[in-house]
Amino acid sequence: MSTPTLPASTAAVLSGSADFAAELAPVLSPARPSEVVGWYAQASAAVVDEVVRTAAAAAPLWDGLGAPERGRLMAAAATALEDGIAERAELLTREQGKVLWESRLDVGGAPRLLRYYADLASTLDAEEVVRDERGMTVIRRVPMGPTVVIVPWNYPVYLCMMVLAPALAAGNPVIVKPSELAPLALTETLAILASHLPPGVVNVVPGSGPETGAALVSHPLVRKVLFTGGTRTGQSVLRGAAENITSVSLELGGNDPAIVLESAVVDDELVREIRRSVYTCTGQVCFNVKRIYVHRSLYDDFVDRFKAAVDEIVVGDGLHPESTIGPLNNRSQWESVTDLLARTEGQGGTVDVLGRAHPEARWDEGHFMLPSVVTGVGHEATVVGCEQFGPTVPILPFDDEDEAIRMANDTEFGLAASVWSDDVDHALALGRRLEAGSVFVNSHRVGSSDMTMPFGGMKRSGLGRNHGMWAIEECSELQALSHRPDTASFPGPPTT
Ligand code: TXE
Repeated sequence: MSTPTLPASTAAVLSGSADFAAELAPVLSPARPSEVVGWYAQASAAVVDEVVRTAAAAAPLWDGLGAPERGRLMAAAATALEDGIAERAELLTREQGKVLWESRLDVGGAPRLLRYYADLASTLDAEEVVRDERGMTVIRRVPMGPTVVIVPWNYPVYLCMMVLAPALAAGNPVIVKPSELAPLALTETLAILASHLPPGVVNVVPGSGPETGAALVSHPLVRKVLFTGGTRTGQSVLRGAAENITSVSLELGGNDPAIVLESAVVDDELVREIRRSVYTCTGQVCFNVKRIYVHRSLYDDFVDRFKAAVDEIVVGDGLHPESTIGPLNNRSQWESVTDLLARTEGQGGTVDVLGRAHPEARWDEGHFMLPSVVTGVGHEATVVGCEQFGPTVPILPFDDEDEAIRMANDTEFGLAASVWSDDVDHALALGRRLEAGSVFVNSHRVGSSDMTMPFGGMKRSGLGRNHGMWAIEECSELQALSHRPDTASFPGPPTT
């Protein structure tokens, strides 16, 4: 192993910290885990404190610039981030594992999201003035202050920018904690962004979740936490934030159902669309389809066609252009999905392992797994009830729509769901009965929910909503500025 050196991008966004280079940990390739893709620093509690104070010191300046000027700076950063997307996407594939087109989508989200919120910023300083016979009240939006963004490893750049861009537009300085499993492309992105904004507005604190992440969440100067990750970690973030009554928004896991109604036409287009909804990012997306319910009259035909479509998948290094999907991101995820499939067979289910391995994939070493389809299980099977987060999906028949809705809603999660039918009005009507933050008709994948639609989970899938103005509302507060001179008209006995 070569001697670790501090990534230049980390130094750029963590300037001024003395001891954060003390400990470096390797980032390993999921396709060839003996290969070190880069290094990330393990920030100590002292560094966490220093960086939060830096962000707090930058808050008045960033707020004071006004939203239109913040938007202008963010737009300039977006232009700079349009360069080098291919290089950062390749770095992301090497550290995260997914295929290149997905990494381009992920990395390319940074300029798109920054530009979207830069445009929206022009309207954010507008104040509402309410006048009546009692006086006047100004209703205005104010930033919350230092905002921590905790990022997962599946779509690190996009999922970070989805919450960071509105936080910046709203006037908050941000402190980002990348996932230790895919920190590199994100840190490079943030270094470019930070270089276009005043010092201290965009900061990165690399490090592990339970130490560095937890220290950030419970820091008394942090006013907002925007967390994306697993449900259990989300619970611990809520507990950590409780001490200082810090506001938290959570984007957690999902166990998204797809319901194929009797009125659907099961053709290649529908089957391929659902295939993509399941296996994108090797099944590791919070709102991938995680279980499929098909009307019994279509069930056998659907299963046959679906298995044939899944059999076309090529699993290999994400850098190989012929790979349809890459390896799982890490060994623990690989072990969890492997155990789940063994348990599914133990519970009487049939696991059809399909697709093929890319001939150059290092199968002996990487976290590779062929895609599979599960049949012969009931609604109570573990694989139906959990978020598998891997390249497998159970398919279950249903006899009537009430039964399908009941099974779809019988979960602790409520992120997204989809209804598939040729009768769109009927599908939309059924969608109203689903307990999910987003319900899609005849689609269910990245792109189904764009910036104009609120996105977030019901039940244990999260707290709060992203996209559009909803995301600005998550990280700003309303202030009422009021003058009502006639206090004698206020309720209660006259003062003495
Ligand atoms: O997530 P974690 P992991 C789900 C998925 C997956 C599971 C675990 O089911 O199997 O979560 O994945 C930081 N205080 N999703 O291990 O642990 C951590 O360093 C503060 C769904 O990646 O939740 C990382 O930066 N922070 C999801 C981030 O939290 C802590 C995407 C997410 O890590 C912390 C990924 C702590 N105590 C996984 N512990 C989605 N919604 O898309 C960890 N972290």
